[in-house]
Amino acid sequence: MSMNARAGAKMALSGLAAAPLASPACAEAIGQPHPWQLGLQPQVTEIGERINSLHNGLLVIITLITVFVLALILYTLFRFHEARNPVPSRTTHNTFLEIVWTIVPVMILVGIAIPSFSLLRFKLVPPPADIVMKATGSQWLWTYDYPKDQGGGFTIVSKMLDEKERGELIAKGTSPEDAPRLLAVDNEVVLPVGKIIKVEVTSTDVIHGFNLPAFGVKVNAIPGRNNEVWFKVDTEGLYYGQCTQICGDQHSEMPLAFHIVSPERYSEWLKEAKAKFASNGASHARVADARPLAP
Ligand SMILES: [Cu+2]
Repeated sequence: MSMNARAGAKMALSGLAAAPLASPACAEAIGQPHPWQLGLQPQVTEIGERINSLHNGLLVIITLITVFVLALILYTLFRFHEARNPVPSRTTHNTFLEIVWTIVPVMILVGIAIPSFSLLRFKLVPPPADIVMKATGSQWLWTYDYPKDQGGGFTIVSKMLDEKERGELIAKGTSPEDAPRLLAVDNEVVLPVGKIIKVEVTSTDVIHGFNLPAFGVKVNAIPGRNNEVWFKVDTEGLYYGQCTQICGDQHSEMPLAFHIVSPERYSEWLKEAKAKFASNGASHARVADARPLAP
Protein backbone atom coordinates (compact mmCIF):
# COMPACT_ATOMS: atom_id res chain seq x y z
CA MET A 1 0.00 0.00 0.00
CA SER A 2 1.27 3.44 -0.76
CA MET A 3 2.32 5.71 2.04
CA ASN A 4 -0.65 7.99 1.67
CA ALA A 5 -3.10 5.17 1.40
CA ARG A 6 -1.66 3.56 4.51
CA ALA A 7 -1.75 6.77 6.43
CA GLY A 8 -5.29 7.32 5.18
CA ALA A 9 -6.44 3.89 6.28
CA LYS A 10 -4.91 4.38 9.70
CA MET A 11 -6.53 7.76 9.97
CA ALA A 12 -9.94 6.35 9.25
CA LEU A 13 -9.35 3.67 11.88
CA SER A 14 -8.02 5.93 14.54
CA GLY A 15 -10.75 8.51 14.12
CA LEU A 16 -8.30 11.12 12.90
CA ALA A 17 -7.74 13.30 15.92
CA ALA A 18 -7.56 10.42 18.38
CA ALA A 19 -4.43 8.28 18.44
CA PRO A 20 -1.24 9.59 16.85
CA LEU A 21 -1.52 9.30 13.13
CA ALA A 22 1.06 6.82 12.14
CA SER A 23 3.66 7.41 9.50
CA PRO A 24 4.90 4.41 7.63
CA ALA A 25 8.33 3.12 8.48
CA CYS A 26 8.99 3.46 4.81
CA ALA A 27 12.30 2.70 3.19
CA GLU A 28 12.83 6.30 2.15
CA ALA A 29 11.96 7.41 5.71
CA ILE A 30 10.67 10.85 4.88
CA GLY A 31 9.94 13.25 7.67
CA GLN A 32 12.46 11.90 10.15
CA PRO A 33 16.14 11.09 10.34
CA HIS A 34 17.31 7.52 9.82
CA PRO A 35 20.46 5.57 10.70
CA TRP A 36 23.44 6.19 8.41
CA GLN A 37 21.69 9.10 6.76
CA LEU A 38 23.91 11.26 4.59
CA GLY A 39 22.99 14.82 3.73
CA LEU A 40 19.72 16.53 4.58
CA GLN A 41 16.38 14.80 4.96
CA PRO A 42 14.43 14.44 1.69
CA GLN A 43 12.91 17.87 1.14
CA VAL A 44 9.21 18.29 0.44
CA THR A 45 8.91 22.05 -0.04
CA GLU A 46 10.38 24.44 -2.60
CA ILE A 47 12.29 26.22 0.19
CA GLY A 48 13.75 22.87 1.27
CA GLU A 49 14.70 21.88 -2.26
CA ARG A 50 16.44 25.19 -2.85
CA ILE A 51 18.30 24.87 0.46
CA ASN A 52 19.32 21.36 -0.52
CA SER A 53 20.67 22.44 -3.91
CA LEU A 54 22.54 25.40 -2.41
CA HIS A 55 23.98 23.02 0.19
CA ASN A 56 25.07 20.54 -2.50
CA GLY A 57 26.55 23.30 -4.66
CA LEU A 58 28.52 24.67 -1.72
CA LEU A 59 29.81 21.19 -0.98
CA VAL A 60 31.30 21.04 -4.48
CA ILE A 61 32.92 24.50 -4.13
CA ILE A 62 34.30 23.69 -0.66
CA THR A 63 35.69 20.37 -1.90
CA LEU A 64 37.42 21.99 -4.89
CA ILE A 65 38.97 24.71 -2.70
CA THR A 66 40.13 22.21 -0.08
CA VAL A 67 41.67 19.90 -2.67
CA PHE A 68 43.38 22.85 -4.40
CA VAL A 69 44.88 24.14 -1.12
CA LEU A 70 45.96 20.64 -0.10
CA ALA A 71 47.66 20.17 -3.49
CA LEU A 72 49.50 23.51 -3.10
CA ILE A 73 50.69 22.54 0.39
CA LEU A 74 51.89 19.12 -0.76
CA TYR A 75 53.65 20.63 -3.80
CA THR A 76 55.36 23.25 -1.58
CA LEU A 77 56.47 20.59 0.91
CA PHE A 78 57.91 18.52 -1.89
CA ARG A 79 59.36 21.15 -4.21
CA PHE A 80 60.84 23.49 -1.58
CA HIS A 81 62.14 20.88 0.83
CA GLU A 82 65.59 21.85 2.19
CA ALA A 83 67.23 19.02 0.27
CA ARG A 84 65.79 20.19 -3.08
CA ASN A 85 65.92 23.90 -2.43
CA PRO A 86 68.92 24.66 -0.16
CA VAL A 87 68.97 28.41 -0.94
CA PRO A 88 65.50 29.95 -0.32
CA SER A 89 64.24 32.72 -2.58
CA ARG A 90 64.25 36.21 -0.95
CA THR A 91 61.15 37.33 -2.89
CA THR A 92 58.60 39.07 -0.66
CA HIS A 93 56.02 40.49 -3.05
CA ASN A 94 54.40 39.50 -6.30
CA THR A 95 51.81 42.04 -7.37
CA PHE A 96 50.15 39.82 -9.96
CA LEU A 97 49.77 36.90 -7.53
CA GLU A 98 48.45 39.17 -4.78
CA ILE A 99 45.79 40.62 -7.08
CA VAL A 100 44.79 37.12 -8.18
CA TRP A 101 44.48 35.69 -4.67
CA THR A 102 42.39 38.67 -3.62
CA ILE A 103 40.10 38.86 -6.66
CA VAL A 104 39.43 35.13 -7.06
CA PRO A 105 38.12 34.55 -3.49
CA VAL A 106 36.02 37.72 -3.75
CA MET A 107 34.48 36.40 -6.95
CA ILE A 108 33.80 33.02 -5.33
CA LEU A 109 32.11 34.70 -2.34
CA VAL A 110 29.99 36.95 -4.57
CA GLY A 111 29.06 33.87 -6.60
CA ILE A 112 27.85 32.20 -3.40
CA ALA A 113 26.14 35.32 -2.05
CA ILE A 114 23.87 35.82 -5.07
CA PRO A 115 21.91 32.52 -4.82
CA SER A 116 22.18 32.65 -1.04
CA PHE A 117 20.51 36.07 -0.70
CA SER A 118 17.90 35.20 -3.29
CA LEU A 119 17.03 32.06 -1.27
CA LEU A 120 16.95 34.07 1.95
CA ARG A 121 14.52 36.51 0.39
CA PHE A 122 12.34 33.68 -0.92
CA LYS A 123 12.25 32.24 2.58
CA LEU A 124 11.69 35.47 4.49
CA VAL A 125 9.01 37.10 2.33
CA PRO A 126 5.93 34.89 2.62
CA PRO A 127 3.50 34.81 -0.31
CA PRO A 128 -0.21 35.37 0.50
CA ALA A 129 -1.12 32.47 2.78
CA ASP A 130 -4.04 30.05 2.39
CA ILE A 131 -3.86 29.09 6.06
CA VAL A 132 -2.36 30.97 8.98
CA MET A 133 -1.80 29.25 12.30
CA LYS A 134 0.19 29.83 15.43
CA ALA A 135 2.74 27.63 17.17
CA THR A 136 3.68 28.41 20.75
CA GLY A 137 6.62 26.75 22.48
CA SER A 138 6.47 26.15 26.22
CA GLN A 139 8.60 24.10 28.57
CA TRP A 140 8.18 21.41 27.20
CA LEU A 141 5.44 21.10 24.67
CA TRP A 142 3.95 22.88 21.67
CA THR A 143 0.56 24.52 21.45
CA TYR A 144 -1.03 25.16 18.07
CA ASP A 145 -3.84 27.64 17.45
CA TYR A 146 -6.14 27.17 14.50
CA PRO A 147 -7.85 30.56 14.08
CA LYS A 148 -11.63 30.69 13.78
CA ASP A 149 -11.61 32.55 10.46
CA GLN A 150 -9.66 29.66 8.92
CA GLY A 151 -12.31 27.14 9.90
CA GLY A 152 -10.64 26.39 13.22
CA GLY A 153 -11.23 28.19 16.50
CA PHE A 154 -9.49 25.65 18.70
CA THR A 155 -6.12 24.99 20.28
CA ILE A 156 -4.12 21.77 20.14
CA VAL A 157 -1.68 20.89 22.87
CA SER A 158 0.93 18.54 21.47
CA LYS A 159 3.11 16.58 23.87
CA MET A 160 5.70 13.89 23.30
CA LEU A 161 4.67 10.32 24.10
CA ASP A 162 6.79 8.98 26.94
CA GLU A 163 8.13 5.43 26.88
CA LYS A 164 5.10 4.10 28.78
CA GLU A 165 2.63 5.68 26.36
CA ARG A 166 4.65 4.49 23.37
CA GLY A 167 4.73 1.00 24.89
CA GLU A 168 0.96 0.98 25.24
CA LEU A 169 0.53 2.11 21.67
CA ILE A 170 2.90 -0.57 20.39
CA ALA A 171 1.13 -3.19 22.53
CA LYS A 172 -2.10 -2.18 20.76
CA GLY A 173 -0.55 -3.00 17.38
CA THR A 174 1.25 0.15 16.21
CA SER A 175 4.66 -0.74 14.85
CA PRO A 176 7.60 0.84 16.74
CA GLU A 177 8.63 2.71 13.58
CA ASP A 178 5.22 4.33 13.45
CA ALA A 179 5.73 5.70 16.95
CA PRO A 180 9.35 6.86 16.79
CA ARG A 181 11.07 7.42 20.11
CA LEU A 182 11.44 11.09 21.13
CA LEU A 183 9.37 12.11 18.09
CA ALA A 184 5.88 10.62 18.39
CA VAL A 185 3.34 12.93 20.03
CA ASP A 186 -0.21 12.61 21.37
CA ASN A 187 -1.75 15.26 19.09
CA GLU A 188 -0.27 15.98 15.70
CA VAL A 189 -0.77 19.13 13.69
CA VAL A 190 -2.81 18.34 10.60
CA LEU A 191 -2.51 20.56 7.53
CA PRO A 192 -3.40 20.22 3.85
CA VAL A 193 -0.96 19.39 1.07
CA GLY A 194 -0.31 21.95 -1.69
CA LYS A 195 -1.49 25.00 0.31
CA ILE A 196 0.61 27.94 1.39
CA ILE A 197 0.76 27.75 5.16
CA LYS A 198 2.08 30.50 7.36
CA VAL A 199 2.97 29.71 10.95
CA GLU A 200 3.43 32.45 13.51
CA VAL A 201 5.88 31.24 16.10
CA THR A 202 6.24 32.45 19.67
CA SER A 203 6.98 31.19 23.16
CA THR A 204 5.53 31.56 26.64
CA ASP A 205 8.71 31.16 28.67
CA VAL A 206 12.20 30.71 27.21
CA ILE A 207 13.54 30.61 23.66
CA HIS A 208 12.58 27.43 21.81
CA GLY A 209 13.40 26.36 18.27
CA PHE A 210 10.69 25.68 15.70
CA ASN A 211 12.43 23.35 13.33
CA LEU A 212 11.03 21.09 10.61
CA PRO A 213 14.00 19.72 8.65
CA ALA A 214 12.01 18.23 5.75
CA PHE A 215 10.34 21.62 5.11
CA GLY A 216 13.56 23.66 5.23
CA VAL A 217 11.95 25.62 8.06
CA LYS A 218 13.67 26.76 11.23
CA VAL A 219 13.02 29.79 13.38
CA ASN A 220 13.37 30.68 17.04
CA ALA A 221 10.27 30.85 19.24
CA ILE A 222 10.94 33.92 21.37
CA PRO A 223 8.75 35.11 24.27
CA GLY A 224 7.11 38.44 23.45
CA ARG A 225 7.88 38.21 19.74
CA ASN A 226 6.07 36.86 16.75
CA ASN A 227 8.30 35.19 14.18
CA GLU A 228 6.85 33.71 11.05
CA VAL A 229 7.69 30.94 8.64
CA TRP A 230 5.86 29.67 5.60
CA PHE A 231 5.86 26.48 3.59
CA LYS A 232 3.91 24.64 0.92
CA VAL A 233 4.31 20.91 1.25
CA ASP A 234 4.18 18.88 -1.97
CA THR A 235 3.95 15.39 -0.50
CA GLU A 236 1.51 13.97 2.02
CA GLY A 237 3.08 12.35 5.03
CA LEU A 238 4.04 12.73 8.66
CA TYR A 239 6.97 15.04 9.30
CA TYR A 240 8.85 15.39 12.54
CA GLY A 241 11.05 18.10 13.93
CA GLN A 242 12.61 18.88 17.28
CA CYS A 243 13.12 21.97 19.38
CA THR A 244 16.55 23.34 18.48
CA GLN A 245 17.22 25.66 21.39
CA ILE A 246 18.58 24.31 24.66
CA CYS A 247 15.45 25.28 26.57
CA GLY A 248 15.66 23.25 29.76
CA ASP A 249 16.02 19.73 31.03
CA GLN A 250 13.30 18.30 28.78
CA HIS A 251 14.53 20.13 25.72
CA SER A 252 14.86 16.81 23.88
CA GLU A 253 11.25 15.97 24.66
CA MET A 254 9.30 18.58 22.73
CA PRO A 255 9.13 17.30 19.15
CA LEU A 256 7.02 18.82 16.40
CA ALA A 257 4.81 16.46 14.41
CA PHE A 258 3.12 17.77 11.27
CA HIS A 259 0.75 15.51 9.40
CA ILE A 260 0.18 16.70 5.85
CA VAL A 261 -3.01 15.30 4.30
CA SER A 262 -5.23 15.94 1.30
CA PRO A 263 -7.43 19.07 1.48
CA GLU A 264 -10.57 16.88 1.71
CA ARG A 265 -9.20 14.94 4.63
CA TYR A 266 -8.10 18.18 6.21
CA SER A 267 -11.63 19.60 6.20
CA GLU A 268 -12.94 16.33 7.69
CA TRP A 269 -10.28 16.55 10.38
CA LEU A 270 -11.16 20.19 11.13
CA LYS A 271 -14.71 19.14 11.99
CA GLU A 272 -13.58 16.37 14.31
CA ALA A 273 -10.81 18.42 15.87
CA LYS A 274 -13.21 21.27 16.60
CA ALA A 275 -15.28 18.92 18.73
CA LYS A 276 -12.32 17.18 20.28
CA PHE A 277 -10.29 20.24 21.20
CA ALA A 278 -13.21 22.59 21.99
CA SER A 279 -12.49 22.31 25.71
CA ASN A 280 -9.01 23.74 25.19
CA GLY A 281 -10.61 27.02 24.09
CA ALA A 282 -8.56 29.69 22.45
CA SER A 283 -5.30 30.48 24.16
CA HIS A 284 -5.91 34.15 24.95
CA ALA A 285 -2.94 34.42 27.25
CA ARG A 286 -0.63 33.26 24.50
CA VAL A 287 -2.08 35.71 22.00
CA ALA A 288 -1.22 38.47 24.48
CA ASP A 289 2.27 37.05 24.96
CA ALA A 290 2.85 37.12 21.25
CA ARG A 291 1.97 40.80 20.88
CA PRO A 292 5.01 42.98 20.20
CA LEU A 293 6.33 44.88 23.20
CA ALA A 294 5.02 48.46 23.56
CA PRO A 295 7.54 51.07 22.38
CU1 LIG B 1 12.36 23.98 23.54
